[in-house]
Amino acid sequence: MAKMAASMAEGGEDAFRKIFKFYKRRNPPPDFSDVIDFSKRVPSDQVVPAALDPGGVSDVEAARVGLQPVRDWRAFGLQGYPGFMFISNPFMPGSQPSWVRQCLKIYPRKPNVCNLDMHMSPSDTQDIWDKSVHGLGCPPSGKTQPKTLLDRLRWVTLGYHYNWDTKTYSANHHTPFPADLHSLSSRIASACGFPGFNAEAGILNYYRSDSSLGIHVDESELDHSRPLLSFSFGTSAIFLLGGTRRQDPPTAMYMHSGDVMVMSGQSRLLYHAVPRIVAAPQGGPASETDSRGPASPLQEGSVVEPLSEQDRDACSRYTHSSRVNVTVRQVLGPGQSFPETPSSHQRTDAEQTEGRHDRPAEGERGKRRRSSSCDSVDTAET
Ligand SMILES: O=C(O)CCC(=O)C(=O)O
Repeated sequence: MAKMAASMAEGGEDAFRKIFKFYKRRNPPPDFSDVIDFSKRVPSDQVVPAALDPGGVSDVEAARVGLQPVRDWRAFGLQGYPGFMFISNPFMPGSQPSWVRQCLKIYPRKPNVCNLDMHMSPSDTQDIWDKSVHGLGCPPSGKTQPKTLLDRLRWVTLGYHYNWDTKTYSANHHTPFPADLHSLSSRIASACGFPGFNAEAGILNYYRSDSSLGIHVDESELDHSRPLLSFSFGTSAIFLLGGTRRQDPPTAMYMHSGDVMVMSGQSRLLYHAVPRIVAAPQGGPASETDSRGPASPLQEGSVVEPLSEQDRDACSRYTHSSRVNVTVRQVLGPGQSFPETPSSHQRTDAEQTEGRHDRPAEGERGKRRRSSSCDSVDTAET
Protein backbone atom coordinates (compact mmCIF):
# COMPACT_ATOMS: atom_id res chain seq x y z
CA MET A 1 0.00 0.00 0.00
CA ALA A 2 1.23 3.49 -0.81
CA LYS A 3 2.73 5.55 2.05
CA MET A 4 0.14 8.29 1.79
CA ALA A 5 -2.72 5.82 1.64
CA ALA A 6 -1.39 3.99 4.69
CA SER A 7 -1.14 7.11 6.81
CA MET A 8 -4.61 8.31 5.81
CA ALA A 9 -6.08 4.91 6.56
CA GLU A 10 -5.11 5.29 10.19
CA GLY A 11 -8.03 7.70 10.53
CA GLY A 12 -10.25 4.62 10.25
CA GLU A 13 -13.59 4.73 8.54
CA ASP A 14 -13.94 5.57 4.90
CA ALA A 15 -10.30 5.96 4.04
CA PHE A 16 -11.34 5.64 0.43
CA ARG A 17 -13.35 8.84 0.57
CA LYS A 18 -10.50 10.73 2.21
CA ILE A 19 -8.07 9.62 -0.46
CA PHE A 20 -10.61 10.37 -3.18
CA LYS A 21 -10.90 13.93 -1.86
CA PHE A 22 -7.13 14.19 -1.53
CA TYR A 23 -6.60 13.50 -5.25
CA LYS A 24 -9.58 15.58 -6.31
CA ARG A 25 -8.33 18.65 -4.47
CA ARG A 26 -7.33 21.61 -6.66
CA ASN A 27 -5.91 23.99 -4.11
CA PRO A 28 -3.24 23.21 -3.14
CA PRO A 29 -2.75 20.45 -5.70
CA PRO A 30 -2.03 17.03 -4.17
CA ASP A 31 1.31 15.28 -4.12
CA PHE A 32 1.18 12.69 -6.90
CA SER A 33 4.38 10.91 -5.90
CA ASP A 34 2.53 7.82 -4.60
CA VAL A 35 0.61 7.31 -7.82
CA ILE A 36 1.84 4.20 -9.64
CA ASP A 37 2.80 4.89 -13.25
CA PHE A 38 2.84 1.64 -15.22
CA SER A 39 4.23 3.43 -18.28
CA LYS A 40 7.52 3.83 -16.42
CA ARG A 41 9.74 1.33 -14.67
CA VAL A 42 7.61 0.61 -11.64
CA PRO A 43 8.57 -0.25 -8.02
CA SER A 44 8.73 -4.00 -7.63
CA ASP A 45 7.31 -4.30 -4.10
CA GLN A 46 3.81 -3.31 -5.29
CA VAL A 47 3.89 -4.25 -8.94
CA VAL A 48 4.44 -7.74 -10.32
CA PRO A 49 4.62 -8.91 -13.93
CA ALA A 50 1.35 -10.54 -15.04
CA ALA A 51 1.23 -13.76 -17.01
CA LEU A 52 -0.50 -13.53 -20.39
CA ASP A 53 -1.47 -16.25 -22.83
CA PRO A 54 0.26 -15.23 -26.11
CA GLY A 55 -1.14 -18.41 -27.70
CA GLY A 56 -4.68 -17.17 -26.99
CA VAL A 57 -4.51 -14.53 -29.75
CA SER A 58 -2.54 -14.78 -32.98
CA ASP A 59 -0.54 -11.76 -34.18
CA VAL A 60 -2.95 -11.41 -37.11
CA GLU A 61 -6.01 -11.43 -34.85
CA ALA A 62 -4.38 -8.85 -32.59
CA ALA A 63 -3.45 -6.61 -35.52
CA ARG A 64 -7.02 -6.74 -36.87
CA VAL A 65 -8.24 -4.89 -33.79
CA GLY A 66 -5.21 -2.58 -33.66
CA LEU A 67 -3.30 -4.45 -30.95
CA GLN A 68 0.40 -5.30 -30.87
CA PRO A 69 1.42 -8.98 -30.69
CA VAL A 70 0.59 -10.23 -27.19
CA ARG A 71 4.23 -11.16 -26.49
CA ASP A 72 5.08 -7.43 -26.71
CA TRP A 73 2.46 -6.28 -24.19
CA ARG A 74 3.64 -4.94 -20.84
CA ALA A 75 1.19 -6.46 -18.36
CA PHE A 76 1.27 -6.05 -14.59
CA GLY A 77 -0.50 -7.21 -11.49
CA LEU A 78 -0.63 -5.53 -8.09
CA GLN A 79 0.37 -7.15 -4.81
CA GLY A 80 -2.76 -7.78 -2.76
CA TYR A 81 -5.11 -7.60 -5.77
CA PRO A 82 -5.38 -11.09 -7.27
CA GLY A 83 -7.21 -10.99 -10.60
CA PHE A 84 -6.34 -7.38 -11.35
CA MET A 85 -4.30 -6.81 -14.49
CA PHE A 86 -2.99 -3.59 -16.02
CA ILE A 87 -1.80 -3.64 -19.64
CA SER A 88 0.19 -0.54 -20.46
CA ASN A 89 -1.06 0.63 -23.87
CA PRO A 90 -1.03 -2.57 -25.97
CA PHE A 91 -2.30 -0.71 -29.07
CA MET A 92 -0.25 -0.53 -32.26
CA PRO A 93 1.17 2.90 -33.01
CA GLY A 94 -1.50 4.85 -34.87
CA SER A 95 -4.48 2.64 -34.06
CA GLN A 96 -5.88 4.55 -31.07
CA PRO A 97 -7.45 7.37 -33.12
CA SER A 98 -9.71 4.84 -34.85
CA TRP A 99 -11.04 3.68 -31.49
CA VAL A 100 -11.46 7.28 -30.34
CA ARG A 101 -13.48 7.99 -33.48
CA GLN A 102 -15.74 5.00 -32.71
CA CYS A 103 -16.30 6.32 -29.17
CA LEU A 104 -17.08 9.86 -30.30
CA LYS A 105 -18.76 9.41 -33.67
CA ILE A 106 -20.23 5.92 -33.92
CA TYR A 107 -21.13 4.57 -30.47
CA PRO A 108 -23.22 7.61 -29.41
CA ARG A 109 -25.52 6.95 -32.41
CA LYS A 110 -28.94 5.39 -32.04
CA PRO A 111 -30.00 2.80 -31.06
CA ASN A 112 -27.40 3.22 -28.34
CA VAL A 113 -28.48 5.26 -25.32
CA CYS A 114 -26.81 8.38 -23.93
CA ASN A 115 -27.35 10.95 -21.17
CA LEU A 116 -28.64 13.51 -23.69
CA ASP A 117 -31.65 11.27 -24.43
CA MET A 118 -33.01 12.12 -21.00
CA HIS A 119 -33.88 15.66 -21.93
CA MET A 120 -33.71 15.79 -25.72
CA SER A 121 -35.73 14.18 -28.49
CA PRO A 122 -34.24 11.35 -30.58
CA SER A 123 -33.99 13.67 -33.59
CA ASP A 124 -31.98 16.17 -31.54
CA THR A 125 -29.54 13.53 -30.31
CA GLN A 126 -29.17 11.95 -33.74
CA ASP A 127 -25.77 12.73 -35.29
CA ILE A 128 -24.14 14.19 -32.18
CA TRP A 129 -20.83 14.09 -34.04
CA ASP A 130 -21.99 15.96 -37.15
CA LYS A 131 -23.66 18.61 -35.04
CA SER A 132 -20.55 19.11 -32.88
CA VAL A 133 -17.51 18.58 -35.01
CA HIS A 134 -17.08 22.20 -36.15
CA GLY A 135 -17.18 23.62 -32.64
CA LEU A 136 -14.95 20.98 -31.05
CA GLY A 137 -12.07 22.27 -29.02
CA CYS A 138 -12.92 25.92 -29.76
CA PRO A 139 -13.03 27.98 -26.60
CA PRO A 140 -16.51 29.54 -26.28
CA SER A 141 -16.33 32.99 -27.84
CA GLY A 142 -18.90 34.39 -25.44
CA LYS A 143 -21.68 33.46 -23.06
CA THR A 144 -24.10 33.05 -25.95
CA GLN A 145 -22.12 30.31 -27.69
CA PRO A 146 -23.69 27.01 -26.61
CA LYS A 147 -21.57 24.01 -25.83
CA THR A 148 -21.56 21.34 -28.49
CA LEU A 149 -23.51 18.13 -27.94
CA LEU A 150 -20.20 16.28 -27.67
CA ASP A 151 -19.14 18.63 -24.89
CA ARG A 152 -22.35 17.69 -23.11
CA LEU A 153 -22.04 13.95 -23.69
CA ARG A 154 -21.35 12.18 -20.39
CA TRP A 155 -22.22 8.53 -20.98
CA VAL A 156 -23.34 6.07 -23.61
CA THR A 157 -24.57 2.53 -22.99
CA LEU A 158 -24.24 -0.38 -25.42
CA GLY A 159 -25.75 -3.86 -25.71
CA TYR A 160 -27.78 -4.54 -22.58
CA HIS A 161 -28.37 -0.93 -21.60
CA TYR A 162 -27.67 -0.29 -17.95
CA ASN A 163 -30.68 1.19 -16.23
CA TRP A 164 -29.38 3.84 -13.83
CA ASP A 165 -32.64 3.91 -11.87
CA THR A 166 -33.11 0.22 -11.16
CA LYS A 167 -29.36 -0.51 -11.38
CA THR A 168 -30.09 -3.54 -13.51
CA TYR A 169 -29.82 -4.85 -17.03
CA SER A 170 -32.83 -6.51 -18.61
CA ALA A 171 -33.67 -8.67 -21.61
CA ASN A 172 -36.10 -6.11 -22.98
CA HIS A 173 -33.67 -3.22 -23.18
CA HIS A 174 -31.04 -4.56 -25.50
CA THR A 175 -29.60 -3.49 -28.85
CA PRO A 176 -26.78 -5.16 -30.81
CA PHE A 177 -23.37 -4.77 -29.21
CA PRO A 178 -20.85 -3.17 -31.63
CA ALA A 179 -19.03 -5.97 -33.47
CA ASP A 180 -15.66 -4.18 -33.52
CA LEU A 181 -15.64 -3.58 -29.77
CA HIS A 182 -16.78 -7.16 -29.25
CA SER A 183 -13.74 -8.37 -31.22
CA LEU A 184 -11.34 -6.09 -29.34
CA SER A 185 -12.74 -7.27 -26.01
CA SER A 186 -12.55 -10.95 -26.95
CA ARG A 187 -8.88 -10.58 -27.91
CA ILE A 188 -7.95 -8.83 -24.68
CA ALA A 189 -9.90 -11.33 -22.59
CA SER A 190 -8.37 -14.34 -24.38
CA ALA A 191 -4.85 -13.03 -23.88
CA CYS A 192 -5.63 -12.59 -20.19
CA GLY A 193 -6.85 -16.18 -19.82
CA PHE A 194 -10.58 -15.70 -20.43
CA PRO A 195 -11.36 -17.36 -23.78
CA GLY A 196 -15.03 -17.21 -24.72
CA PHE A 197 -15.63 -13.82 -23.10
CA ASN A 198 -18.84 -12.44 -24.56
CA ALA A 199 -19.07 -8.63 -24.55
CA GLU A 200 -22.74 -7.95 -23.82
CA ALA A 201 -22.87 -4.51 -22.22
CA GLY A 202 -20.70 -1.42 -22.43
CA ILE A 203 -20.61 1.88 -20.61
CA LEU A 204 -18.68 4.78 -22.08
CA ASN A 205 -17.80 7.62 -19.72
CA TYR A 206 -16.76 10.97 -21.18
CA TYR A 207 -14.62 13.10 -18.87
CA ARG A 208 -13.75 16.79 -19.10
CA SER A 209 -10.73 18.18 -17.25
CA ASP A 210 -12.80 18.78 -14.09
CA SER A 211 -14.73 15.48 -14.13
CA SER A 212 -14.52 12.64 -11.65
CA LEU A 213 -16.26 9.32 -11.12
CA GLY A 214 -17.49 8.42 -7.65
CA ILE A 215 -16.59 5.40 -5.55
CA HIS A 216 -18.50 2.34 -6.68
CA VAL A 217 -18.53 -1.40 -7.36
CA ASP A 218 -19.75 -2.84 -10.67
CA GLU A 219 -21.96 -5.62 -9.41
CA SER A 220 -25.10 -5.49 -11.58
CA GLU A 221 -23.86 -8.14 -14.02
CA LEU A 222 -25.34 -11.56 -13.22
CA ASP A 223 -22.11 -13.50 -13.80
CA HIS A 224 -19.16 -12.20 -11.80
CA SER A 225 -16.85 -14.98 -12.92
CA ARG A 226 -16.30 -13.01 -16.15
CA PRO A 227 -13.83 -10.12 -16.12
CA LEU A 228 -14.66 -6.45 -16.45
CA LEU A 229 -12.52 -4.80 -19.15
CA SER A 230 -11.65 -1.11 -19.23
CA PHE A 231 -10.14 0.89 -22.12
CA SER A 232 -8.96 4.48 -21.72
CA PHE A 233 -8.31 7.07 -24.43
CA GLY A 234 -7.28 10.71 -24.33
CA THR A 235 -6.20 12.66 -21.28
CA SER A 236 -4.73 10.69 -18.39
CA ALA A 237 -6.59 10.01 -15.16
CA ILE A 238 -5.93 8.87 -11.62
CA PHE A 239 -7.67 5.59 -10.88
CA LEU A 240 -8.20 4.39 -7.30
CA LEU A 241 -8.54 0.69 -6.63
CA GLY A 242 -9.79 -0.20 -3.17
CA GLY A 243 -10.94 -3.36 -1.42
CA THR A 244 -14.14 -5.27 -0.90
CA ARG A 245 -15.05 -2.95 1.98
CA ARG A 246 -15.76 0.70 1.56
CA GLN A 247 -13.28 1.62 4.30
CA ASP A 248 -10.33 -0.20 2.68
CA PRO A 249 -7.73 2.36 1.54
CA PRO A 250 -7.22 2.35 -2.24
CA THR A 251 -4.08 2.21 -4.36
CA ALA A 252 -3.69 5.08 -6.84
CA MET A 253 -2.45 4.60 -10.40
CA TYR A 254 -2.31 6.60 -13.61
CA MET A 255 -4.39 5.52 -16.56
CA HIS A 256 -2.95 6.88 -19.76
CA SER A 257 -4.35 6.80 -23.25
CA GLY A 258 -4.42 3.25 -24.59
CA ASP A 259 -4.15 1.59 -21.17
CA VAL A 260 -6.30 -1.46 -20.55
CA MET A 261 -7.40 -2.78 -17.18
CA VAL A 262 -8.89 -6.15 -16.38
CA MET A 263 -10.75 -6.77 -13.12
CA SER A 264 -11.41 -10.44 -12.53
CA GLY A 265 -11.52 -13.09 -9.81
CA GLN A 266 -11.11 -11.58 -6.35
CA SER A 267 -10.65 -8.13 -7.91
CA ARG A 268 -13.89 -8.20 -9.93
CA LEU A 269 -15.99 -6.64 -7.17
CA LEU A 270 -13.58 -4.13 -5.66
CA TYR A 271 -14.46 -0.52 -4.95
CA HIS A 272 -12.94 1.87 -7.45
CA ALA A 273 -13.18 5.51 -8.56
CA VAL A 274 -11.62 8.19 -10.75
CA PRO A 275 -11.03 11.29 -8.62
CA ARG A 276 -9.13 13.31 -11.19
CA ILE A 277 -8.24 13.90 -14.79
CA VAL A 278 -4.58 14.91 -15.14
CA ALA A 279 -2.12 16.00 -17.76
CA ALA A 280 0.30 13.11 -18.39
CA PRO A 281 3.22 13.43 -15.93
CA GLN A 282 6.56 14.65 -17.24
CA GLY A 283 8.46 11.88 -18.95
CA GLY A 284 5.21 9.96 -19.41
CA PRO A 285 3.99 8.55 -22.69
CA ALA A 286 3.50 10.90 -25.62
CA SER A 287 -0.11 11.23 -26.70
CA GLU A 288 -0.87 8.48 -29.16
CA THR A 289 -4.26 9.90 -30.05
CA ASP A 290 -2.56 12.57 -32.19
CA SER A 291 -0.75 10.11 -34.38
CA ARG A 292 -1.23 10.30 -38.12
CA GLY A 293 -2.42 6.75 -38.77
CA PRO A 294 -1.47 3.09 -38.55
CA ALA A 295 2.29 2.65 -38.89
CA SER A 296 1.87 -0.67 -40.70
CA PRO A 297 -0.59 -1.45 -43.49
CA LEU A 298 -4.03 -2.52 -42.27
CA GLN A 299 -4.54 -6.27 -41.90
CA GLU A 300 -7.08 -7.88 -44.17
CA GLY A 301 -10.26 -8.22 -42.12
CA SER A 302 -9.19 -5.35 -39.88
CA VAL A 303 -11.92 -3.68 -37.83
CA VAL A 304 -9.66 -0.64 -37.42
CA GLU A 305 -10.51 1.64 -40.31
CA PRO A 306 -8.44 4.60 -41.47
CA LEU A 307 -9.75 8.03 -40.49
CA SER A 308 -10.51 10.97 -42.72
CA GLU A 309 -8.34 14.04 -42.04
CA GLN A 310 -11.37 15.85 -40.65
CA ASP A 311 -12.24 13.03 -38.23
CA ARG A 312 -8.62 12.71 -37.15
CA ASP A 313 -8.32 16.40 -36.36
CA ALA A 314 -11.62 16.48 -34.49
CA CYS A 315 -10.68 13.42 -32.39
CA SER A 316 -7.32 14.91 -31.62
CA ARG A 317 -8.89 18.21 -30.50
CA TYR A 318 -11.28 16.31 -28.23
CA THR A 319 -8.65 14.10 -26.61
CA HIS A 320 -6.32 17.02 -25.89
CA SER A 321 -8.51 18.02 -22.99
CA SER A 322 -10.91 15.11 -22.49
CA ARG A 323 -10.91 11.43 -21.69
CA VAL A 324 -13.09 8.55 -22.81
CA ASN A 325 -13.28 5.34 -20.83
CA VAL A 326 -15.06 2.25 -22.10
CA THR A 327 -15.94 -0.57 -19.73
CA VAL A 328 -17.07 -3.83 -21.30
CA ARG A 329 -18.99 -6.45 -19.38
CA GLN A 330 -20.38 -9.92 -19.88
CA VAL A 331 -23.74 -9.78 -18.15
CA LEU A 332 -24.90 -13.42 -18.32
CA GLY A 333 -22.97 -16.63 -17.87
CA PRO A 334 -23.24 -19.38 -20.51
CA GLY A 335 -26.85 -20.62 -20.57
CA GLN A 336 -27.92 -18.04 -18.00
CA SER A 337 -30.96 -15.82 -18.53
CA PHE A 338 -32.48 -12.89 -16.70
CA PRO A 339 -34.70 -13.81 -13.77
CA GLU A 340 -38.38 -13.64 -14.64
CA THR A 341 -39.47 -10.84 -12.38
CA PRO A 342 -42.82 -9.07 -12.74
CA SER A 343 -40.96 -5.90 -13.71
CA SER A 344 -39.06 -7.60 -16.54
CA HIS A 345 -42.41 -8.68 -17.98
CA GLN A 346 -44.17 -5.40 -17.55
CA ARG A 347 -41.64 -2.74 -18.39
CA THR A 348 -41.04 -1.96 -22.01
CA ASP A 349 -38.08 -0.04 -23.43
CA ALA A 350 -40.27 3.03 -23.81
CA GLU A 351 -41.37 2.88 -20.19
CA GLN A 352 -37.79 2.58 -19.02
CA THR A 353 -36.76 5.61 -21.04
CA GLU A 354 -39.69 7.53 -19.62
CA GLY A 355 -38.54 6.55 -16.16
CA ARG A 356 -35.26 8.34 -16.82
CA HIS A 357 -37.11 11.42 -18.09
CA ASP A 358 -39.15 11.52 -14.89
CA ARG A 359 -36.14 11.43 -12.66
CA PRO A 360 -34.90 14.58 -11.00
CA ALA A 361 -32.57 15.75 -13.74
CA GLU A 362 -29.44 14.14 -12.41
CA GLY A 363 -28.12 13.86 -15.95
CA GLU A 364 -28.54 17.58 -16.46
CA ARG A 365 -26.17 18.24 -13.63
CA GLY A 366 -23.93 15.53 -14.94
CA LYS A 367 -24.51 13.39 -11.86
CA ARG A 368 -25.72 9.85 -11.76
CA ARG A 369 -25.90 7.03 -9.29
CA ARG A 370 -24.05 3.88 -10.19
CA SER A 371 -25.15 1.27 -7.71
CA SER A 372 -26.08 1.06 -4.09
CA SER A 373 -22.39 1.15 -3.33
CA CYS A 374 -21.57 4.19 -5.45
CA ASP A 375 -21.23 7.84 -4.48
CA SER A 376 -21.87 9.60 -7.75
CA VAL A 377 -20.52 10.28 -11.15
CA ASP A 378 -19.45 13.78 -10.57
CA THR A 379 -18.77 14.69 -14.13
CA ALA A 380 -18.91 18.33 -15.09
CA GLU A 381 -22.26 19.89 -15.80
CA THR A 382 -24.11 18.74 -18.89
O1 LIG B 1 -13.28 5.79 -16.11
C1 LIG B 1 -12.76 4.83 -15.56
O2 LIG B 1 -11.56 4.56 -15.66
C2 LIG B 1 -13.60 3.93 -14.68
C3 LIG B 1 -14.96 3.65 -15.21
C4 LIG B 1 -15.78 2.82 -14.29
O3 LIG B 1 -15.38 2.51 -13.20
C5 LIG B 1 -17.11 2.37 -14.68
O4 LIG B 1 -17.62 2.76 -15.74
O5 LIG B 1 -17.69 1.60 -13.91
